[in-house]
Amino acid sequence: MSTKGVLRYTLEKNVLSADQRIFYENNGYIVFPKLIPEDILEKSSKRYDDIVAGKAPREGMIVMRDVKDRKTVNKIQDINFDPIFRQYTEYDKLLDIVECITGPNIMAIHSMLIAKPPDAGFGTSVHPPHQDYYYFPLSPVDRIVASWTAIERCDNENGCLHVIPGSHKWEKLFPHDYPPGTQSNSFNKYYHGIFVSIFFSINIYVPLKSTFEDFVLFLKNLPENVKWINLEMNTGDTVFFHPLLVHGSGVNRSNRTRKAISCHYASADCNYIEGDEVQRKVQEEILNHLKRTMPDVEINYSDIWRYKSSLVRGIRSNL
Ligand SMILES: O=C(O)CCC(=O)C(=O)O
Repeated sequence: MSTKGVLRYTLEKNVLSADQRIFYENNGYIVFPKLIPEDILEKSSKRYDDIVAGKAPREGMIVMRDVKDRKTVNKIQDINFDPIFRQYTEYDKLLDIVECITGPNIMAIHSMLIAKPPDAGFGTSVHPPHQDYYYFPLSPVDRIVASWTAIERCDNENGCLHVIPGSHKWEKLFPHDYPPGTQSNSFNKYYHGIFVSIFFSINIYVPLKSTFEDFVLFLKNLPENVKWINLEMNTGDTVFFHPLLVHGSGVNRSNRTRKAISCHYASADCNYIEGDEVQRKVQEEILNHLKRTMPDVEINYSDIWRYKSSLVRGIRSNL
């Protein structure tokens, strides 16, 4: 079957089959079982533990802690310059698939190892429903993709990813925020979500802080049979997803930490953009934080992305 001219979210590359391309186009995500070898994941997991224990250099990486349980590290971010984590972010078979979405010049723009701890009873292990494009000052959106790989089995009990298939096709970036009425110290930093307090009931959703007209329009246009699905994955399984796909992850109700490694990639041909009103909310929060911690540094939002991005394939044509 020829797919020329029909598909817009994927590129002709002879890596994805026509069926795989159509699946991604329709659903905004696709899972590849056992894509990443276990030894890369084991080394990454150990590297994480070593950095947390102070046994390996932290370099420019950001170590994030649970907002309630401050002794618990739940994420190390900007791992794409580290020699061990790079075995994941630059893994050839993974980049072959990324290239079908970004094209040949590929930047790793945002990378992290997420260790969702058993919930300490505050629900802070939840990652509320969100769209990753909220954070990215880049265009065009369709040339950006996330990879997310389970380091160990991720299921409903330990807070696997859940997604609304096809939500990327709504082509709308919804307003995000911390849930209204919550204290600033009851949600993990920058874990903004689209949902209000009912987000635990994942079949109902309400965009947050839209204008009333926006909200009515949204409800009127709500596609029928919107549904959430859990992406239960085994070690090495990797999901690729579009930055407008609505997704999140649940509470970790198990007694073990759930680890995953993830990287966002963008075409190096993308452009930095100022971002719309929705995106400016998180931009301000991040810039204000930097102003407080590094008062002498003059920096704008796109500088942050320039600084934390690295070329992983092709040429650094623009970004
Ligand atoms: O791994 C998770 O729990 C969710 C990660 C996620 O959705 C994100 O960081 O954007």
